Amino acid sequence: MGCGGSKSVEDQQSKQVEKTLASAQREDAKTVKLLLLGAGESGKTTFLKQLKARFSAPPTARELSEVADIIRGNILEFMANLATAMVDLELDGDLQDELQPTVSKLTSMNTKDTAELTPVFARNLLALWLSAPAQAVFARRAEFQLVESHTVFIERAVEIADPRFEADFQDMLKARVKTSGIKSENLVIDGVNFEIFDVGGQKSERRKWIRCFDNVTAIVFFVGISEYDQMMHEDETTNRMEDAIGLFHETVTNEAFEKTSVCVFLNKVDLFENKLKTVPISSVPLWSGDYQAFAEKESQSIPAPSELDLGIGFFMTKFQEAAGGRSNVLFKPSTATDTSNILAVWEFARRAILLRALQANFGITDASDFELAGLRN
Ligand SMILES: Nc1nc2c(ncn2[C@@H]2O[C@H](COP(=O)(O)OP(=O)(O)OP(=O)(O)O)[C@@H](O)[C@H]2O)c(=O)[nH]1
Ligand SMILES: [Mg+2]
Repeated sequence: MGCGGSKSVEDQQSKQVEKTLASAQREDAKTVKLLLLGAGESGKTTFLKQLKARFSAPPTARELSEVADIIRGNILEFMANLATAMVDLELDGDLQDELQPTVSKLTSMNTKDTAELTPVFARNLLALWLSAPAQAVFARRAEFQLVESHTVFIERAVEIADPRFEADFQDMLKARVKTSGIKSENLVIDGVNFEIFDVGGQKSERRKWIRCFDNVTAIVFFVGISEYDQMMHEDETTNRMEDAIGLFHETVTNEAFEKTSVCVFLNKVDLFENKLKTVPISSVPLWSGDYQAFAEKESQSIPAPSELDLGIGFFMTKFQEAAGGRSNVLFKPSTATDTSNILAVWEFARRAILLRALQANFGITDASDFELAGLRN
């Protein structure tokens, strides 16, 4: 009796455990695990900031208050790199005498000390930036390191140096802090739980990625498409695009991602479009031969594609070739700093990701069957 009684308690307990496990598994199935991967500076964190602001909450006053100092650091770093390159490229000889002290200060300063960006120094920086030698150095920016999207901050240096400056969300999107380690964010998007992982993309960070490789529903792989003429920050002998193509190949052919759907965001299209005007892809020795052959073939189609479409098509082909035989990679051009653009791109990717998850897990092909599959709460 006692024995039977205890068995029934055990039964009840084990049923409870099973129930809990089943419910945990269901909960797990309802969560889409999404990895944001890609090389450093490609736009992963910027995209996550956009998703958080849209689907969770806008940045808090406290978060925004930290942005002002980040931007001041970004300005000092940009101008210090430019000044150092000016000296290295021996273009400082053409500089007006009154701008020389600014170059000297920039080449010896600690750019992390943002108190150095006083309104007076900001005025000097702006004068230096607008000078012909500085613009000549900027035109040769592929030869050194510069976060080229930060020109927008240099133009506003005086306003930003003012202690009363308050950053807004647009400023926050453009500010840059390199990610170290793995950050995750849970967002409910149209009734579906997304667990999103944002990793650091620089070489030293990549060995940490493996920690989040289990049970991944989808990857969004970010490519800085405007970086086709730039060298890596952490390895100045390797072209950034070449590195991204190799990294993409390594990632999508990893057996952990056999069933994972893959989207590629060809990001920084705004900078890409601008750069094409002064740095044709055919002028970069690494791409020149392949690009000319590609452009010749494509320009026979009617109507003839624009330079922008040709450029996007060319690099998309390079990533397709690196996809290790995967035919269903979704490619989308994007501008992560442009809220309406990136949210539209995301909406497209989100639908594709959910549809493929349904197809893979439940054999469902009709989007209206989402509820049946329990993917919506
Ligand atoms: N103009 C422009 N700037 C962009 C775009 N996407 C990102 N940026 C800027 O590029 C810089 C780098 O972006 P992040 O989002 O920090 O890049 P990341 O991929 O997270 O880099 P890591 O953390 O080093 O891996 C930031 O200053 C962004 O504001 C874009 O589409 N257009
Ligand atoms: Mg980041």
